[in-house]
Amino acid sequence: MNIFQETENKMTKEKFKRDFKKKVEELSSEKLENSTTKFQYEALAQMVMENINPIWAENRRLNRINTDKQIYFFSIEFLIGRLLRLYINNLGWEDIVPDGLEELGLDYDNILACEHDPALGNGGLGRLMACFLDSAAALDFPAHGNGIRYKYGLFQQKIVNHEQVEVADNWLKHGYPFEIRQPEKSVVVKYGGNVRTEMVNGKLTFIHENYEPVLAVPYDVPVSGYHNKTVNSLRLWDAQPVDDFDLNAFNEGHFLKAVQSKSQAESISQVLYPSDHGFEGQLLRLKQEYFFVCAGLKRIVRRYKKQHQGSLDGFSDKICIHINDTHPAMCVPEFMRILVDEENYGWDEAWDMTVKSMSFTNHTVLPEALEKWPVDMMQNLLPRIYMIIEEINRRFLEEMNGKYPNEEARNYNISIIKDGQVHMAHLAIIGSHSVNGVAELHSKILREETFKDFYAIYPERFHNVTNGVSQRRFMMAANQELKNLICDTIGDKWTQPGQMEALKDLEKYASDSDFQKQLQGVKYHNKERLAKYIKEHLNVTVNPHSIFDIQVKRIHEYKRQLLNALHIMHVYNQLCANPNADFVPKTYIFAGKAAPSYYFAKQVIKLINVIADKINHDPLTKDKLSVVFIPNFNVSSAELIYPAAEISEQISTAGKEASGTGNMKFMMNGAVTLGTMDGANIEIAEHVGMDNIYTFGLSAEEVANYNHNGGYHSVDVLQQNPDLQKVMNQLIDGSLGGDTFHTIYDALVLNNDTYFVLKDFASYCDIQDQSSRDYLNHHSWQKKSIMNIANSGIFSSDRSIAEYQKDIWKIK
Ligand code: GPV
Repeated sequence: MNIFQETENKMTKEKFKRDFKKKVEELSSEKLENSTTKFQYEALAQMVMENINPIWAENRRLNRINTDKQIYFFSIEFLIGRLLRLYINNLGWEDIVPDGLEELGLDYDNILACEHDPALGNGGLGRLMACFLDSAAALDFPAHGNGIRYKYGLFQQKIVNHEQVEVADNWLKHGYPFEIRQPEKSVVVKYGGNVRTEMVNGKLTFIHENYEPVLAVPYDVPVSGYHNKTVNSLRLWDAQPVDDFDLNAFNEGHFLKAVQSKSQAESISQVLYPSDHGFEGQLLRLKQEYFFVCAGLKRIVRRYKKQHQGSLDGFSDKICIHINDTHPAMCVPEFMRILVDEENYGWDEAWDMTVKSMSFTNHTVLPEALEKWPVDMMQNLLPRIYMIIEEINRRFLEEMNGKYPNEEARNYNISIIKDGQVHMAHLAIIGSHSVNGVAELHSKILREETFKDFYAIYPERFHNVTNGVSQRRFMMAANQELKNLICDTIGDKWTQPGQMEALKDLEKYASDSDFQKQLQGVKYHNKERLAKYIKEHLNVTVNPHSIFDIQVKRIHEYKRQLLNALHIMHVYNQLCANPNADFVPKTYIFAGKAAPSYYFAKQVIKLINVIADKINHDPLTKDKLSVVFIPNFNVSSAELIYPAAEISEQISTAGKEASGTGNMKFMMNGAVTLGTMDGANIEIAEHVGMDNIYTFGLSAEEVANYNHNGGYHSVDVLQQNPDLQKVMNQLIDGSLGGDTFHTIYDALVLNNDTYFVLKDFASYCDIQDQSSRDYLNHHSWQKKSIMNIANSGIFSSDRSIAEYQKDIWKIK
């Protein structure tokens, strides 16, 4: 039931067509038939905002007076993707707008494509936040985002001479219609300077002076719920110099310095750091982290005091601050600073309020991602925050040494400050009442390995919430034909927020050959759509009857795109050796960005593109084998890619991928997972059953056992496998069009193959072969596909959000 269709102002197709035409002509001063797509897009975006804003206003009013608990996600990334279509669907206009535009002779998809996809995140971590906001709004639940309005999002990727080239992503160039600037809600963030103490009315008072002020200006983006009246907010902060007002203060001869400080201030929100899973320790990044933490908390505190007669009492009963990975971990000392320095709470009471308000999600066990800031850097940039961290640490160690006097080594290990560094994960764990991992296996590794010393002290703090994704974006909107087919078959209960598990009813149709045929038809259309995109963007022809085997995600050694690439080389070698042997046609598709400074990952991109070029130009492979690297993977291209997939490659070294969320997006679009027993793949296997997933390779335990014994010996594996020897030699003997890949060869052969690529190669080849053979039996393949869709409901972010509510934020 769509509540917007009951109201007086109900949108009808005729009304939409009239309003739209009028809006376009007002904006463009052209008749609709002469207007450009750009103006049509702007008109549509404005109409959407005009309809959302009044509901948003009402939500803001209610949020000011209601006493429900509110959640704030603090995250350095929000990878929201294009919003126009989602707003339209959420408003319940999903039939009106496309039909209306068609009747006006316009193409909906072309208009939607005008929206610049905001890339304010690197990958899974930032996209998870966007899915969580979508689900919270769909479930009528007040959860808001707090982050940074980067002027430049994640770079755009081009492939030139087989290599990644980065291009700046100036996404705001033509303005952004879905944000509202709120200058009157600006706050000042203070950097540098020194802290002086003074006795004021008998109380030791800390005075921060000689600091550099930066103005944080909020821009709010509405987050609307599906067919309901909820609109939450994503607040993104922009850094500005404190004011032209201050320019006057500098005055006499200091003009240049003042202008310089302007660009220094603005640099804070200038650009998203493009490294996924990488800690670089840059001062500017530390500034960014404090920037949105400080600004965000200030507004939340101000709002709460306004509602509660100027007091923060009871804050932790009404507000949850959720720390997304460690980047916002300074929420802990910053909130302490507010309570102790500004609100005059005693330390113990303040600490109790802080721990009760904060919860923390960890997203990786890779050691290179763990944030450790040098003490002197933090001390210089944030002197008062550092003092507070020191005091938190001093009291924590005092308590631990008192409670566990014989555990000196452990007590040192879990210290926040050690070896001249501030360990942000320790700060987040000690300062939060909840710590969670993002899949069962990952949470287990956190308890037993990564944070085992903390688990021994605070077992009750540890939780698991397996990730989920928004089915509304990644299935219902991206794969409308599939959505309609399912609704025609089992009804639309599953499309309601929180009800996706009703898809289970599809299991009844798993062997129904009519349904199978229809599903196959939908998949074929989606494959054709992607093939068309590939033709247009890469001028490569792929056979839509071939298996679409897809790996899309950030390029990282642990995600092992390299294993996929080496296997393709092997398949090509076989095809060359036996051109007339039976061969199941296959298209291997890759997409993903590498961090600009990650040389190895960039070599992998180059290798894939070199292989693709060679294979796609060999007449021998025509209609049998092709390889495609789709440049500039982002949320928009993802929406075309997932629906077209038949095999979902999830082949990380076991124990390394915290959860993965692409695996879930593929699954709900009917792809069958081919993967290791890692992250959420394990839970996917549990839900679909081992007949409906292809697993291979070492288990996390086996990987850990090898690592405890110093790794394995990759040369032994190589010696036993002539096929693999051939492939490895081709990396360095010039057979790849003269290009050589010594870095890759050395890592695998000479440097012990940290990610077990060679070790898992044979078992990967076997499972690939098996899946290709199985594909020939259409009936059983379609059955697998249906079983995947039918069991994907649990991987909705609606389910994740419901678990956070119940187990972590404790909301009835
Ligand atoms: I830490 N993740 C990410 O995208 N970037 C990061 O910097 C870090 C983690 C990812 C994990 O790799 C995925 O396994 C996980 O599904 C995702 O975060 C969301 O939890």
